[in-house]
Amino acid sequence: MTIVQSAVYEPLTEQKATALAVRLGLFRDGAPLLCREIGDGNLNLVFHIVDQETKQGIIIKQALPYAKVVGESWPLTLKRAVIESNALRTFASYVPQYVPNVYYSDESLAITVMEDLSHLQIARKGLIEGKTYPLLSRHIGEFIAKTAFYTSDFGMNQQEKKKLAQSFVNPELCKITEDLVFTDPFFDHDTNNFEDELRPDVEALWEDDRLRLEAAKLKRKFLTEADVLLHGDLHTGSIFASDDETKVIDPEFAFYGPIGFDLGQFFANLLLNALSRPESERRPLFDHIDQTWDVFTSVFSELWRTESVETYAATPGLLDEVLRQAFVDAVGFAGCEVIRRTIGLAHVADLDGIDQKVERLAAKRHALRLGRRLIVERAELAGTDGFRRLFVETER
Ligand code: SR1
Ligand code: MG
Repeated sequence: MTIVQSAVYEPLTEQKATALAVRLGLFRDGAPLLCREIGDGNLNLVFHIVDQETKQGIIIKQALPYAKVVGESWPLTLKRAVIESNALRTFASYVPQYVPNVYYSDESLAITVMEDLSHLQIARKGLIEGKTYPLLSRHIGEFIAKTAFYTSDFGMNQQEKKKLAQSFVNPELCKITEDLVFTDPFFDHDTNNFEDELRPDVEALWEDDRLRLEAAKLKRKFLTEADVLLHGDLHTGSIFASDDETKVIDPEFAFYGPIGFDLGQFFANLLLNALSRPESERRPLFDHIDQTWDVFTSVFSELWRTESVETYAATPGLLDEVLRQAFVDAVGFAGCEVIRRTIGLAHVADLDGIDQKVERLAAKRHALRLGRRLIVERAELAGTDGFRRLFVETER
């Protein structure tokens, strides 16, 4: 009798993940496999399965039908697993060196089976330990430039672009960002989470009409501008790194949005790490911001000049305007990300891990002042040096 297994969704266990890997033929027969669930993010299960003899491994990532960070009371679409595997494959067609290989994906099980990157470290963890990752910003600048250009109306057939954008419509995950990044931290909302001592600082933000107007403009951009395919959650926890390798993971928030968004999230998370360091150790973070922007602009500009499919691309001034607007938006998005990682639902270990309460609160107050200035003064920054200037000016 043949037993047909219908792939009905169920959360995997370590045993079931191992059985699945064997069924998919991803290991040689009889291999001694060890599986551990290692997911430490906000949303998913992550199984690491290793052949104990060859040390070869794979990762099986499975979406849960709710947000793990909150619990089953916050239901969340399983479709994000399809978005993630499709985004990884799309990015791989432009920058295979910066994303993990996808071996297999299954929509009904909401899984993506991919390359084991355990020889690398999550960049946030390494940065917290004081690592600097000399090539991180060169790689991320190139990753953003190429994925943005080739998925834009300047880098691909414009009819194909509309179809690609349709396949990345991602309303539920976008809503998380619309709420948690652009809305809740600017209002007295119950998802916010901050120390009682910060309440006067936070209430001052909530009463700041100028800030609220500028946050609203940035949210509108996020809601309405279908410019390029974005990773959508490009913080340092979505990046594996070593001194010479960088891999971008976790694009379940991918969608068509404003070109400055991924840049802004990456800048913000470098700033959040700088906020956790003594002054003498901050320089590599600011150098990374400079380098990301320099590499992004030079790679993007070269592609624009040599590979653009849009008649207007050669119009003097247009590229400069696209880059200028991308920078201004990135600064504003960075400000929103810095504020939400300080007082919103999902914090970062860079700030929460500061042992001494007095220092932690001081760093968080600094983050709020910095985030605010990035948002309201984003059009006046005039280059990445502006991040250093605002960082110093908001120190106390
Ligand atoms: C409910 S999800 C909270 C956060 O985790 C993800 O990594 C995104 O950054 C999201 O905003
Ligand atoms: Mg993630």
